[in-house]
Formats: sequence, structure tokens, C-alpha cells
Amino acid sequence: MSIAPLISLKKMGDERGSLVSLEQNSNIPFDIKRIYYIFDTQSGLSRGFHAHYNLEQVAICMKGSVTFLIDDGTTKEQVTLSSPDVGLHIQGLKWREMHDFSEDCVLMVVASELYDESDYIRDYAEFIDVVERNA
Ligand code: T46
Repeated sequence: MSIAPLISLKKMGDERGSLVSLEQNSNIPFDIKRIYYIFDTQSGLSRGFHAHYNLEQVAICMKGSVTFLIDDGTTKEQVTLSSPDVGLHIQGLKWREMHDFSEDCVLMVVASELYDESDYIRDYAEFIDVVERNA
């Protein structure tokens, strides 16, 4: 079982193209409070390097590609997103890094909470500490 499972987002398609609908508590498994997106990325520059105390997210690569590293303090998983009909579900205490952005990448993230800098753990040693205290 994956520590950050992929969600398959049903694609409605016909000869005009494709359409994906995101619905809270349906294919997005929580109440949606915020959506943000990352673009103008550069291939050599990584992002992330933090965990959250209390945030659930689904990341969807709308264009291009990006590789996520997800780490729960014990297990590390790497997954490349490159399709707008696949979501990466990240919940609980998970360190995340984003690497190898393609230059055309547009990464959209659907989140369960409003932005709150105090929810971030930006130091890896502190992350491991929190994981151990929660074990
Ligand atoms: C995550 C990964 C996948 C805001 O003001 N509001 C927001 O909603 C967000 C997400 C960020 N910001 C500000 C905070 C920083 O000054 O935008 C700046 C860049 O944010 P950050 O360095 O946290 O971006 P990433 O790409 O490292 O991480 C982001 C999310 O912050 C994070 O929750 O899980 O994407």
C-alpha cells in the first residue's frame, strides 16, 4: 500500500476533447478550501522540502511533468505525475519534495485548509522528531 496513493480522475471525453470534474468529498476526498498552482518551473530547480501538521492535498499535473518524493519518516516513495487525469493524494505527516519539473509544467494542488505558514515543518530533523512523537 502506497504512502501517497494515486487517484484516477474519471475523464469525460468525446471528439471535442476531454473534461475532468473535481468534486469535494467525491473524487477529492475532503472539503476543498484552497486551490493553488505552480508554473514557470525550471528543470534544475526543486521545490517543497517540508511536511504539514494538518493538511490534506491532491496534486494534479495539468501539463508537463514533475517527480514527487514522499517520505513518511520510514518509507520513501517517488512518483512522476504527467497526466491531468491522475491525482496524488498526500495526507498525514509526509515530507514532500518536488524534482525534475519540466519547463512547461503546470501543477495544480487542491487543499483541505487555507494557507497557514505555522502548519509547515520545514526542517527535516524536526519532521523526524514529530513523526517519532506521533508514533
Ligand atoms: C506543498 C507543495 C506541494 C501562499 O501565500 N499561499 C499558498 O497557498 C501557498 C501554497 C504558498 N504561499 C506562499 C508561501 C511562499 O512565500 O508562496 C510562496 C511559495 O510557497 P512554498 O515555498 O511553500 O511552495 P512549494 O512549491 O515549496 O510548496 C507548495 C506548498 O506550499 C506545499 O503546501 O505541499 O507545494
